[in-house]
Amino acid sequence: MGFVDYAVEGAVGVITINRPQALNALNSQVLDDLEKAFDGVDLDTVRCLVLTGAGDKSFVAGADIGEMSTLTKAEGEAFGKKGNDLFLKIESFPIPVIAAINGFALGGGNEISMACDIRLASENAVFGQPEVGLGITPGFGGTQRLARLVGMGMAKQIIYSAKNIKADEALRIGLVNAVYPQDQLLEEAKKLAAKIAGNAPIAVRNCKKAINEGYQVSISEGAAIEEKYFGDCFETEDQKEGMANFLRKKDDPKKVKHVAFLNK
Ligand code: CO8
Repeated sequence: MGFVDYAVEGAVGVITINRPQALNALNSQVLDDLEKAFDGVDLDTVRCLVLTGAGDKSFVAGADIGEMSTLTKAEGEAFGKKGNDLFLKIESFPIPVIAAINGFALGGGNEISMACDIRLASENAVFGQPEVGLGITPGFGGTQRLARLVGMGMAKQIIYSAKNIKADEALRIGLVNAVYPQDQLLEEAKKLAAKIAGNAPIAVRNCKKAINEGYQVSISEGAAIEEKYFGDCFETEDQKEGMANFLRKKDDPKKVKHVAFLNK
């Protein structure tokens, strides 16, 4: 579909931003195609997503500078909203999304990765928020999510200086969870996605909601959110079968069987 490819392998979906001639920069069309790709995910069968970029040089080299160069104030705000709406959709997407960052993750590229649940990077990945060098602020969530991920001081340094950092530094400050050689990144991301997809889907979804919603509020409000999603897991087939299997194992290790979680 246009600038975005989508493939399903078992219970894992792989969304690839495919505009390598512009280092996968996000123009309006790419944002629209991404939205369609997420809307098209069959949530009955796919339980985890991987988001990556085409080619071996760039994940996403930012929002499209050519498209942005002539925007008015109102158009700039609208373009920011278009990106923010999509990235909020990714952040709150029912199933986990793993960013496999295979090269440049600059501006909107770093921002889309931060809307994902987990970030894995290749050794050649480069991260940064170059916006102030272009006369704008980060506009697809960078001023909000970077500080939440790496702390206020480090986020301000990265954003104010517009200085890029390499994968090892991104790992050190907690911007990414792991770094792999370029040729292993996608396989590692799919492996992690398959591991997540093999767990009880209602529980995984509820964990995502509890963590995301709880992160915005006080610890006591967060505890109440957790109780709601914890309770919601009970009486599901997945909870009954998951726990019954554990008890069977204790009773007689030979009775251990693969738990086929049902998503209900
Ligand atoms: N937008 C448009 N085209 C791009 C972009 C981009 N962000 N990045 C790269 N390209 C294009 C280049 O123009 C070039 O095209 P062409 O071959 O037609 O000349 C092609 O991709 C290859 O790029 P380079 O030749 O520059 O490749 P290099 O290896 O020499 O350099 C870099 C790679 C360092 C990544 C370099 O391309 C670069 O600096 N790109 C821009 C990075 C950047 O500044 N990104 C941030 C953009 S701002 C942003 O993301 C704000 C998000 C919020 C927006 C809110 C709106 C209101």
